Amino acid sequence: MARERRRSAPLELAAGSKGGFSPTGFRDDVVAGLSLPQKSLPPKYFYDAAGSRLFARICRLPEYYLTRAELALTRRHLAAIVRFAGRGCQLIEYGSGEGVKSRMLIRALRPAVYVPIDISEDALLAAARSLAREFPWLRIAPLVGDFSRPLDIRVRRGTPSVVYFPGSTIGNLAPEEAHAFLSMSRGVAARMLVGVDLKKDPALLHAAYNDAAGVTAAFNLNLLARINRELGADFDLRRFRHYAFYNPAPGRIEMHLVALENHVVRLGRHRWHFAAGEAIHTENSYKYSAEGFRALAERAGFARARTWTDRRGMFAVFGLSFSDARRRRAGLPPTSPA
Ligand code: AVJ
Repeated sequence: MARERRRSAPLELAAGSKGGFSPTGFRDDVVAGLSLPQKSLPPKYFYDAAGSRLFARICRLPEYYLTRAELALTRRHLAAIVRFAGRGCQLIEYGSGEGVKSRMLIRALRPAVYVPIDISEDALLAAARSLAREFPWLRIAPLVGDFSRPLDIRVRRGTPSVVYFPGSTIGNLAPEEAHAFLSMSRGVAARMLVGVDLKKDPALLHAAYNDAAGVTAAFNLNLLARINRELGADFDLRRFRHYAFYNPAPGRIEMHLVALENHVVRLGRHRWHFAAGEAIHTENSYKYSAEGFRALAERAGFARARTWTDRRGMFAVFGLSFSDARRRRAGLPPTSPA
């Protein structure tokens, strides 16, 4: 009986809930990226079904400390994080919320509504279904989209919204883009919880993106396999090598796929020549100091940044708030209940 009721949770995507996300964009983005003088591909396309499975394996790798550090700090500071966000809020999460961390937060926060936003519809609906089973009381309103453009979220009046952006996904944005994303988010929520990977010994950063088991390499190369599968290109994966390194001046991990020999790749009527040693830039993963990130958030209009970190100082979650006084000055409606 309980099972019946749980199954009835409304989990279909609501009309217009695709967040302006267009599937045809993939081909255009690939063609545009490979036609640039510095060939590059957007990292959001890593996450097809195979890529999402590989990423889940990355999160369990001994070298990939990020996931464990964020989980540990969320557990450690849960009471303070919940006090900051406020029980009964509308929780808007970028990411499908399938992780232990999101469950921990949902259990403690008891949000009135939970809006998971993810680029992968399959991952989103699967995660939403399992959350509905675990939390039968939870209203879930999944949304397909990414964080590259403002989302059309129908914010419930009178219920404060909190944007939760865990996993250091914000690290995929350059600091100026992260600034724009944070400024844009002020229109959706007066509070944000943002997970950010911190600057540290480059050897640890390097290892996290060059795991001994080769899972990160497989994740990176899967992007080419996906282009072959979905767009009919003829990438020969044996002719490319995963190459990731920490670049300390901009403070980022860069991931590339480097051609091992001179050759040509075809996609429809397009042909791209690869010289031996030429790279496709596939991802940037920016790392911040706690002060550096707080300064960025303040420039984006947020005040009173709170910082929570794990014991080893590897990772941080920032609690950013935007006061109603500031919202009024910016011409935005108040989000907190009177
Ligand atoms: C999901 C963007 C946070 O940058 O660490 C993991 C993606 N890339 N290993 C990261 C990723 C290679 C990850 N983010």
